[in-house]
Amino acid sequence: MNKKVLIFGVTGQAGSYLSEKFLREGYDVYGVNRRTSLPNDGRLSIAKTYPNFHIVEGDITDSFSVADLISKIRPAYIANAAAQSHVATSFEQPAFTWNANALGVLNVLEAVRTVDKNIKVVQFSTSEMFGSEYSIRIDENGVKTTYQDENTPMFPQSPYAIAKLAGHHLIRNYRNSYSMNLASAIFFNMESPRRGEKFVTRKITKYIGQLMNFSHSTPKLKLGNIDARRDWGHCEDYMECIYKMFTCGQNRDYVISTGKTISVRDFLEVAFNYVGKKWEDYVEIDSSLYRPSEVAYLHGDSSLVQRDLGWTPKRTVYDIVKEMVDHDILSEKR
Ligand code: G4F
Repeated sequence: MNKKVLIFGVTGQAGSYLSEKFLREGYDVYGVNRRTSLPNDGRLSIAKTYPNFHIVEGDITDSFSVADLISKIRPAYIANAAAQSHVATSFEQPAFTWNANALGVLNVLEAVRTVDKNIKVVQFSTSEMFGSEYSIRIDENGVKTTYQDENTPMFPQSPYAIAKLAGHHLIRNYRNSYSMNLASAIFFNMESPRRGEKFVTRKITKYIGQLMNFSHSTPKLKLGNIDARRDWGHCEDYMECIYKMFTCGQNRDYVISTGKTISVRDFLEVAFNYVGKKWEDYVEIDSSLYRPSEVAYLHGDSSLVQRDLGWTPKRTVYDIVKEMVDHDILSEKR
């Protein structure tokens, strides 16, 4: 059996956790890394201890490089975690975002279609595609829930999400048109100590790490819209789900989420409480950090994947806060 996996976006938090999962399961993992002048493989220290982990150079926006990698490696599975993933940045660099997030998907699909249509591809889609849309459910006691699942309409609010939606539709279109083995995972926000420092959760926990080590010299933490609500799950839990998506023998799109939503303000409350401090004493709202258009509410319903693949998230947002704060207090000490 072919046990080769090719991962685009291997240096990100999702790519690194997914590599480790496949390596533990005995796969040969090929991680695609863009050439950079400075090293960017900090999250791969565990993966690199496995002899069956290989870094290959390439760029998802370069169709020749993508086709070359796929035809040389001939993987059984391809995970596309490569993206310009910062929503605010997409308003400043929309064309770069489009090339990575939409054209990149097309490059993978065209290469797979011509090299070997049996290769299974899982695309990393996003809850940002829902934008301002949600579904409504009212239970027998009259309690109303608003949520997003696989049937919720999509009305994206940023160049990031619009490009991701193009990629999402390409997956569906190529699956239907050419009977290819393609699926999309619609991820709600995923966090961990490996989260990039520009995302709000890590920005907060990193700040707390600095505060607890150098309280006298830490300026205020500047944030934008703290009333936005997100469904925050642990990236490693979500990669367990992706492994199941690859190995289940079906090609279906799934929402991957915890089903619990809290605001950035609540996140601040939990994180600062954990270290015995009041967030109001340290946070300053900076209107320049507001986005031109914002997704106010994300609350995923992942019942379908839980039922079909028997996956459930292990960690809550409260577990995640503790893990990230503990990690950042320790790493700032060094
Ligand atoms: O941490 P964020 O930047 O994540 P966002 O925009 O929700 O996107 C993340 O999750 C998506 C899945 O739902 C992914 F597709 C995407 O790639 C990324 O991983 O912002 C979360 C919320 C936003 O509402 C933002 O406006 O926090 C708000 N926020 C408030 N102050 C801030 C800040 N976000 C950032 N990054 N920095 C701030 O200072």
